[in-house]
Amino acid sequence: MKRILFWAAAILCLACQPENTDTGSTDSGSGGGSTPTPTPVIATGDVATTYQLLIYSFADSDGDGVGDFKGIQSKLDYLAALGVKALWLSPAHPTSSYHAYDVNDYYSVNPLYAVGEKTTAKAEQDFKDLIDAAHAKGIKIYMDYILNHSGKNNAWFQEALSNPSSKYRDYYFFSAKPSADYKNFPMLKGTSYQSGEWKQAVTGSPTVTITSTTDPETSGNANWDMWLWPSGSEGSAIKFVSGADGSYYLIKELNGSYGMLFRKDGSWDGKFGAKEKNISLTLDTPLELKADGEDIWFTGSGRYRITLTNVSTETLYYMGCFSDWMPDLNYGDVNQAQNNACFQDLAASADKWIRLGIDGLRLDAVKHICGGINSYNNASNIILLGKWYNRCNETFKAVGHSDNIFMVAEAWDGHSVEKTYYKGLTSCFEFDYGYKVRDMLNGKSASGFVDAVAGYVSDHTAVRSDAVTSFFLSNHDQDRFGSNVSKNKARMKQAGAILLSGPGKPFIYQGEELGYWGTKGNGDEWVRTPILWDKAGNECAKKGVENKVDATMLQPSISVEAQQADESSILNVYKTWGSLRNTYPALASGSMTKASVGGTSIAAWYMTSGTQRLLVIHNVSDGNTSFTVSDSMDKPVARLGTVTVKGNVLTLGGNSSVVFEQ
Ligand SMILES: [Ca+2]
Ligand SMILES: [Ca+2]
Repeated sequence: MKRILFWAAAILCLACQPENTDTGSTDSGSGGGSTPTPTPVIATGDVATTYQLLIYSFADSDGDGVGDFKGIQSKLDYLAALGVKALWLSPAHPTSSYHAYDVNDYYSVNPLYAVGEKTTAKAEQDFKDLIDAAHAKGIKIYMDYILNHSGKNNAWFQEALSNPSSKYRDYYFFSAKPSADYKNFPMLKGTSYQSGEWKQAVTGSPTVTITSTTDPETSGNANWDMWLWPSGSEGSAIKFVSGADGSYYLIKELNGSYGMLFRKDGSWDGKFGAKEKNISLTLDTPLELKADGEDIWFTGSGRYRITLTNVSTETLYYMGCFSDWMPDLNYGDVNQAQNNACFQDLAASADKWIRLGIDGLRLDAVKHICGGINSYNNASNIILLGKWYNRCNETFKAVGHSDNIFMVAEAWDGHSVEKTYYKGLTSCFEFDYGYKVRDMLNGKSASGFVDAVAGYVSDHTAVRSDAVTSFFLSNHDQDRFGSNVSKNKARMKQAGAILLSGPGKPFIYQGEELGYWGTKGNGDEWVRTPILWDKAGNECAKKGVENKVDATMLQPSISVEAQQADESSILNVYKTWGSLRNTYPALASGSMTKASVGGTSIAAWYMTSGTQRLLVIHNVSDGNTSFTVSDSMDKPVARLGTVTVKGNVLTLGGNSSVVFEQ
């Protein structure tokens, strides 16, 4: 009994709720009755625990169903209790999608994420308030930046489409014959043409004018038509007549309210509409159109002449490797990218946010920047990213920081490729790590785990001494870790304990701390589920994922409210081990070396920093195991599950873990 009290004391001293799944006896060994005195919570710099947060589905503070900056601000204490010292926010910019990876303006933030007046100005104020409030709690803010592509509705792309002489033409890859031309784009050097990654666009900006007439109706056969639909009815195409001066016209009797669009060659790829939504055409007033524009409205009664002028258009292709609504950005020759107008424009936008106070960036899809999805040039990407890092870091220093900007890249590949990106950047996500934790918890031998993880870190630091290895279990583009371990709570708990007791920089993905599951096969929204804050569902940003949630998961029992009240919850494991990490420098920023104890179900390692050394032991199987430990087991500082010490024999229950201070 005395020993059990000891454990309770040891865990309570970590300033967290005890993780109280222990059902067995505990014996700390000879003499281990003193409570360890934790060092003060440390500042952990770039290796600080980071939380990947989806702005749209994290916390909705104003009841419109979409997450917002004020919602995040109101949950900073929740995040701090997890030991989180940095937030990676999903893209904050205006967008045409819920997930926001198609940026329409890199210089502003999404008005949907504002509270009160839904304007970009208020959104920027709310964002600034969040940054300031986070900093006051020692939490850094990283923005998600997308260098590979903009959104199709970005003004850069729209101007490039409508104006052949626009400077923005060079911000993208435009070609009438990409199969032949792609070799002439310096940035695509070393890649091959992929037909599916080039999308067709008709460019130009014809003008439409509608006037009253008494002339007879036309029956045209030109290569332009007007797609017309009476309000509430199916539409039909009406062909234009070629005019003498290169214009086109048609004469039509109209009576009522109509919607209309204009098309070249009867193709929706050649669609022209209004520059903005809800534009009505009025008599005798020319309206300039734009490619892929919005529906136009007209109400009238009589016979009308509809005239298209300035119809010089081009049929062009543009590169959009992920989607036709994500046109790839073009930085020219990567060796000269710092002088490229598009690069400078994007960097100037990042400068704005660095000056506002952000601490770092997460860079999206970096493998595909120089090239597309199926053919890309890693070496060119690395050169470009090095220039991007240096450019942003200059600004970061110029605004008064003594340390370097933090930047982590998504170079989604195996370790052998991913590690090469450290030539350009200080941190990348180590995707192989999450797979290894998953496989180990699903029954594979734990024998190679420590060598692999320590190897990732040493490979990165071999490239550069300031390397930070970014570890995570799963992210918004993958099946949830919970699904990867068959929704097994013990495995989910231990995955958190493994992540938070190892080297590098741990990233917790929104909902992992609550045991969320979800697979992409049901749609990406199912792996991006909003946080259920209380049992009643208040502040749950379901509209942020267009209400596509798994109702069987999002039950009151999985809510933050329920898990905070339950000492055995997954949330409390994350809180306990997250705080532990920030209490021991050996965990927060130490180095990992293998500890040779136990059998193939044991992953054991030392974390060392200065004179502090911790022995971390995880039994990743679901059965009990006992083994001899020659190191001291006198000072346990954390436990998960069932842990028994008798002399020099340690017995761990299934998915049980323990940390001893040496
Ligand atoms: Ca909201
Ligand atoms: Ca690209």
